[in-house]
Amino acid sequence: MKKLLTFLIAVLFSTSSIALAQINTFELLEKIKQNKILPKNDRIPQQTVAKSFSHFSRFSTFLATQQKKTSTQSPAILNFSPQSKSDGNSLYTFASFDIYWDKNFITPRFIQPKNSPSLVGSKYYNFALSNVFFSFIEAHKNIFQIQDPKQELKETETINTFDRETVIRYSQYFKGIPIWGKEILAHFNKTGELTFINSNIVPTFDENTPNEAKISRSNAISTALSDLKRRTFFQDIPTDLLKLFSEPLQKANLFYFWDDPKQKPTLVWVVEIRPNLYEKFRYFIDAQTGEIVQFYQANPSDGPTKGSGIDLFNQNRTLNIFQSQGVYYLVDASKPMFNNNINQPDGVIVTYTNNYSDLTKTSRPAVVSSPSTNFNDPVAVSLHYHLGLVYDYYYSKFNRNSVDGKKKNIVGIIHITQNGESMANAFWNGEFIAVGDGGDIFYPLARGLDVIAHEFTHGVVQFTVDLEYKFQSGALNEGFADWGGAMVDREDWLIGEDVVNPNYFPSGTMRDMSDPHNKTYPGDPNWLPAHMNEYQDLPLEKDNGGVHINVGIINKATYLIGNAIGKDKLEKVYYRVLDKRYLTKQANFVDFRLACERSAKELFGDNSPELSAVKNAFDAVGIGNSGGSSPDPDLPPVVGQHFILAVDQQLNLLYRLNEVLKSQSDIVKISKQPVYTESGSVIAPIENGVGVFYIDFNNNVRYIDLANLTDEEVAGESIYRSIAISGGKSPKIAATFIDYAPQIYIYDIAKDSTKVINLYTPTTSHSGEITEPLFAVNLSWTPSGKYLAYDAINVRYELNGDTTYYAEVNLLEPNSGTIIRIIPPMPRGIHIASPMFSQTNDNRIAFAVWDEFNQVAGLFIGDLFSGNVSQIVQSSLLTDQIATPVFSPNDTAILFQSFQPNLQQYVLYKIKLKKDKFTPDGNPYVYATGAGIPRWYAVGIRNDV
Ligand SMILES: [Ca+2]
Ligand SMILES: [Ca+2]
Ligand SMILES: [Zn+2]
Repeated sequence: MKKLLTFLIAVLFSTSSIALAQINTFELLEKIKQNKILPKNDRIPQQTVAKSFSHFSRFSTFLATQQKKTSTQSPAILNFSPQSKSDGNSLYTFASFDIYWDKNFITPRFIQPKNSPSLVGSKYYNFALSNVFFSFIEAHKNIFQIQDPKQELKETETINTFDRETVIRYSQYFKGIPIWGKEILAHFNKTGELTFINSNIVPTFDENTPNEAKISRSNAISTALSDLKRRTFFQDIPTDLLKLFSEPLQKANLFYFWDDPKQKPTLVWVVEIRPNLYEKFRYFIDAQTGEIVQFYQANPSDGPTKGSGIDLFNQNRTLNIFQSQGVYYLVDASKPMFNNNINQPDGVIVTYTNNYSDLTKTSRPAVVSSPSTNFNDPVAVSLHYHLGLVYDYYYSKFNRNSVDGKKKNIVGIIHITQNGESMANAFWNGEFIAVGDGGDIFYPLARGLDVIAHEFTHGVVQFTVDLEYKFQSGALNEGFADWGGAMVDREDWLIGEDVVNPNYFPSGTMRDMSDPHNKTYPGDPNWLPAHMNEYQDLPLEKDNGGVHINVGIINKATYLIGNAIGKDKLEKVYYRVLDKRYLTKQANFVDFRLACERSAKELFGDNSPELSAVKNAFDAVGIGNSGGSSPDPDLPPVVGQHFILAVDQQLNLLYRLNEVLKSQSDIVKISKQPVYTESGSVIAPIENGVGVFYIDFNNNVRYIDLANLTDEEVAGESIYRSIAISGGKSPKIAATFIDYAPQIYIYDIAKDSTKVINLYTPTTSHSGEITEPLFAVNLSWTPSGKYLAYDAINVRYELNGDTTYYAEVNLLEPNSGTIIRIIPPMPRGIHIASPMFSQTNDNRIAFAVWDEFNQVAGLFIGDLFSGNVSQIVQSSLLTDQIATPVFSPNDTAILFQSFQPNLQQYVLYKIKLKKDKFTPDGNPYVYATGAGIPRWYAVGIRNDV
């Protein structure tokens, strides 16, 4: 075989001393640096492009192949993270940890090591934990997009978990002002290693972001107050209860607020007001303009309705009570949290009554008392009994001592009216649990052990992961509360079955975690979504963004896990997430999945059925990296004889080669003209293999009929640099031109319509650093034609005045012109180019990497569904740059081009892929030498309608 190849090289692809003509993106980058290519000032006019494109319309009939299913999934960001090694040797390793990215800000939400127990190794043993943390952040500033970590991240909480590990919460700041909700949680094991990070941060702001308030604190508070007076009722809070509050009833502090990368960060006053005992409102007031940016009710509140009261269970309960001067009180001093001081009892459970009145300044909530040990108020008995059970649950299962884990008194209040009418709900207001007497719709809520456990668990959430009570983090807060309800009231998965009047709840329960639809249909108030495809995308004004609605999806996942592994194991997984702070305050559903996976993995092992149960449950409700339950299946490949197209390096002519090279007849010269070679996207075979377009050395497009081998000019203008043609019923052409503009043109052949898309950097730039794309080089359509991948050379104007250049790969959605980042920002000197989609799936994409400083090359396949990346070629095997990977028509192998400097030769290597079409099967081997710019196609059709 080797002998034959040598023969072929001698005959056809003979090496010579003439200048090499093929230039890949990395080489273009070098030319740019040496000022050898200057983008022209004159753009090619759009009319010229449109006129030139219109020549393609004559191909419209036979270009159209069968319609393919279009992917519905949005691409994930790949877990691709080159890491600078400090040992000075082969300086980069790739993908040493898994990162789940925030799609808006391209910052990490979850980082864990891939094949080792910790992110930072044991050599940091003797360092303070914060040094370990900052050494990691400093080394990966590009990943975090944080310029000055020590200034921008401040330690705000140190948490010791039940297993004696440490979590440090770092809040994000800009110029000394905290950024609302943005934080990093750093997790350390007992030996002080950083085991993983979960975070919710934004890139460092632009230097010019205002940092002084024009609006005063008192003005901000009055703005909030006057708005709030129109929305809810204000009441004076009884002095007895006021003592319970650890914070003032009104406060305002400066924060930055930044939730949307398309907007700028805003300096705001965050004003918190408790207008009454039930609610705590949070206002974000623009500190420059005084405008209300956002507001919401921030307490967990479980939906008040109106009515009047009825009976409880008719059961006799043993109660823990307290005697003082001949009177008995519903004060439970029997728990391990009790301070053992009968004169000043602390660490107790207390049941108050408000004596069927509104909670006003004149009302006197009193501890429920009795002249004897017998208590004859069934509501009080139920609440007191249930509060004790809930305390016991958390203490016996998790050694959690009260709601805050620090012996906080547990206070419940019954017999509360609102405007004189019985209150028909229960709530946790941040300090105590208030439990209404119900009405027509509800029985007294103290009747429901799960209701009391639900409210108590809101408190546990507040003192652990403190999930913000809006949108997905709010629905997670509700999800934990329902989990608490189903763990303490352990015999069923129903929530509120003991407190609802069945006339109003035909299913007999408020919520059913096993069936969030609750035997109703969409539109019914008792219907909740059970899967992400039923997710209700609601504004903040509607139930705080659907916290009591989308909880259905979380509840279903909770139920599925519990059903698979049992409640004993489920509670361990969930409580660990809370106690070990595996969620940030603004965590979303995917964060929750990752947190539960980590928790289950630590408890039960990497390959445990428990971990699989967690994954399966989240899959089943559609919570995954891409929001879909499973990746799109592969398209059937084009079936027919396979051929390879390649360009020889001496004359730059186009050849058609058989897959296996045995003799001279396996190689056929097919082009009349030399091929233009300053791009890897100059050869565009039609999906069904009937013909191929190529750009010739004059930058014209020509067409070769691959059956008859005729070669004719297509487009009348000598302007083309790159071209790619999609498959599908309505094929589109993407092209770039010799003006080196930061633009890609899309031409719809059937409609004869042309569209120009202006390229941009798909992230916010920060700290005054400016990057912009100069021009795109290689183009590759997904097999469905939904997205176009491209590599572009970009300029970066550094803060020190330098200008540097880099290559990166992005996706383009041609209908909207949106640029989508699929690879996170890379460190200086790491370049990514030559994107090429697989031929059977929109999710798999190959790309080449060049480490400029260390002269290391690599070839990878990324999976845009899972975010996983697979290294296809070990950089040590090749001595130089890798370019133009192409998949075989059935994705069983990849062909790519490299360059051997000592031989001054281009080489085409082949490497097989395993059945997953993702991991390499063996090492690359030489397919041909003296050739480059391969394409691989089959003559046939795709049976995929
Ligand atoms: Ca029950
Ligand atoms: Ca229940
Ligand atoms: Zn709730």
